[in-house]
Amino acid sequence: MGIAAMVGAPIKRREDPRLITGQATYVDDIKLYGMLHMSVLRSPYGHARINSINTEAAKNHPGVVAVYIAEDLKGAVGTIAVAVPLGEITKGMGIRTPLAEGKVRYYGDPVAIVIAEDRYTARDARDLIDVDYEPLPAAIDVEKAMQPGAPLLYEEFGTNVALSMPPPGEDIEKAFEQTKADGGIVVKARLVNQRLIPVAIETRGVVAEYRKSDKSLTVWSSTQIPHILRNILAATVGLPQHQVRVITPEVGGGFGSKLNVYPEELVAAFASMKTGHPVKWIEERSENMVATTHGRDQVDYVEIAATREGKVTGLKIHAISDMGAYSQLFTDVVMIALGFPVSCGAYDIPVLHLQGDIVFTNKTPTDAYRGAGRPEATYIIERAMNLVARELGKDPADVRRINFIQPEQFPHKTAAGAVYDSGNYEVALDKALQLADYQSLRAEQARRRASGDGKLMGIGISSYIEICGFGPKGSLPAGGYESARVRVEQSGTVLVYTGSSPHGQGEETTFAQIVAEEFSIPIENVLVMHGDTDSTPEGRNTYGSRTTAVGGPAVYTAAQKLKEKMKQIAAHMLEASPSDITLEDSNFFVTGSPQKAVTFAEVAAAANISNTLAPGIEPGLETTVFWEPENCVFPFGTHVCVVEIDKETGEAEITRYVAVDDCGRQINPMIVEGQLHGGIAQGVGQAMWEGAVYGEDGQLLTATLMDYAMPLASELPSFELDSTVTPTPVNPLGVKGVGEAGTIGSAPAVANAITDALGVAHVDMPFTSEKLWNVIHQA
Ligand code: MCN
Repeated sequence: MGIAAMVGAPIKRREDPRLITGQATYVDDIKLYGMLHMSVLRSPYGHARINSINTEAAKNHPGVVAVYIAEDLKGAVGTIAVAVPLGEITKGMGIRTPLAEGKVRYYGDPVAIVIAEDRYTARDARDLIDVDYEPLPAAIDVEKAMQPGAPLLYEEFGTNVALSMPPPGEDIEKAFEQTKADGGIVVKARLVNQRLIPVAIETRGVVAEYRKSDKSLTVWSSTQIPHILRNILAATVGLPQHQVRVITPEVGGGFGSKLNVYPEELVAAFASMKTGHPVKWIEERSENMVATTHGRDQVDYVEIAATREGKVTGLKIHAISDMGAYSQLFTDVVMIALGFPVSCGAYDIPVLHLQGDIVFTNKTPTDAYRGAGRPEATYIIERAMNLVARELGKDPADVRRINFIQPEQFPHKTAAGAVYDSGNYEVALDKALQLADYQSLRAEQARRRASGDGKLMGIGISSYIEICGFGPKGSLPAGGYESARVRVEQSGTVLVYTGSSPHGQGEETTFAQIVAEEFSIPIENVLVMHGDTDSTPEGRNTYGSRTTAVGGPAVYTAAQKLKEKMKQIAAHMLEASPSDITLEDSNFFVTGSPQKAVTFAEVAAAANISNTLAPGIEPGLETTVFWEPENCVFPFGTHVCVVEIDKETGEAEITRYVAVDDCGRQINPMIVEGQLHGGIAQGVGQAMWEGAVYGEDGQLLTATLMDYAMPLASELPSFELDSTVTPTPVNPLGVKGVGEAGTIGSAPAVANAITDALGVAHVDMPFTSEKLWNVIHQA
């Protein structure tokens, strides 16, 4: 493969050998001299008053070094960070201390920590802490929690509702009335986007080491956000930023659940500062199910109006976000800031009304989970498009087609306020339908229905769009730029330090592809480093499918800058003008005369040794770039799902899954496919099996992997993937994100297939056999 074709090459991920041969270092592999271990006592109640805590017996247990409760942290550790406080949260509602004070508000709420010589002693001593709880009624159902008289998590506020957006005004009602007057339709539905538990393979973990000698705090954490953690940690434990260093070793999956600053990171740091020893905490699996943020949990009321031809004339959404017991970093903005902007989906919808409530309940806090807000928004619009098709007796593909925003309309400002960068939605739909052989599928369905087949066949389409690449000013509270430092060593080896923090996505490979292509050198000569706040420039890290679209251009721009400088140096060496120099196949030469060349390594050596540089040329080859885009990017695609439901058992099987996705220019198509595989599996998991279930008292009934049904590879079909390529004008690489696209597009495709098979307007996820059997047998 030629060096120049690096971008777009489906090369294998260079991070995989160490991952699949057990050579990688995770937080639990960190072992430091004198290290102590932490265990966290958590609330066994959904809601209870803490009358007293007696830690004497635990403190006296052999091997125990310290036991801390909320009182001990006062004045030493601040509250858990909320990135953008909204509504009552600005007044303190939902703001948590790292250890519960006065009250526990969910099953799993941390109450005390034990620091001991080993993990098992810490765990045993935890049982010796005596907490006098007074159980309280719990607010579990989000809609009931909004009603007067519901048990209150924060009594002083007199409500569980942190923010309520105003109900619909005249515009949308007029649009609906007019549509009806013109003979059109209005369809309504209540959709539940159930609560999910992220379940990364590696649970969370932290090692904190405070050195009294230089007052420095080093924290190894299984986090997606080393710089954000460093900055917040420093502010919360009262150290200057430069005295705190965060290192992310290998991270075994995050999916948004490690995009937070958690109580355990703060209390481990506090314990290390107090005891003078390094402190390690590794989350247990059952602990992970309650202590790490959950995702989704939204109840949505949708009303959509359309002409008899199927052209949508208005859309009204009332969405209620269940935040759980506290606001974590992004809990309060997931629905409003990430979901609402894509409420119109891929469609040109003239009038939109968005109403939202964000509500506290006695459950684990929710926050970002792969897609964060966008799967919920996509589910609403994609289910709504099917409801329109059903009401009008039209093919769901046709209804989508006549509503699509057209290619010439980009950049396109939607009624939700977002400005879509580029798109060609119909081409992706057509390609997916062709790949699925849609007409034949519909014909087969008609045949099987007529013959009274024992299985109900359903076909579902989802034409999603997403917003990602969070980077423009104002899109993140502390700036959404990304950074890159590129250094060319004397040998010609290139070191790339990125402010992003990939944790499974593969940027060690794709960023190296970008640099190898720019420098026209073998990829083996490029190393990509990330995840250590002391060696990488200030970054905003990895989430919201931003790393390639924001971090990629930072790397690219830095490489470009150095390339220009290297051309100047080469020109001097070749006694030519810099504008005449070409770089190809690791050689700089005068354009048109490749025989007279200096190699990339020779120029690197000249720059670093400096003795032969022309006057005025600064020695060395190193540069740092901070790159900030002007807009987010909007990937899109169409997914087609085919299901069969056994009439006798209600069991649903996905028999085919076709997806055509467009993430702009692809850096590495093999990685893009891998991301789509994982993403689709997670969306299908939500549709078919997953769901966190709470008892009325606030107990999590699905707190182990025996009760919480994760998708199994054996239950998934082979995914049939293809793509279209519509570059974005937002960044110089033309790339959009792909890390969440599969999750966003897939759940609605499955839901549309299931309802199509059953011939009903709507069934809530997950599509368990029992639920589907009841629908079939009550019909
Ligand atoms: N890519 C590409 N060409 C493009 C777009 C992306 O080759 N046009 C490549 C990238 O260079 C990168 C991968 O695809 O190797 C994903 O890139 P991107 O879409 O930029 O997403 P991020 O790297 O920002 O990853 C975040 C995203 C999110 S938000 C979640 S959640 C998620 C996901 O990635 N969590 C993951 N994928 C995951 N994959 C793994 N293994 N583990 C997780 O926790």
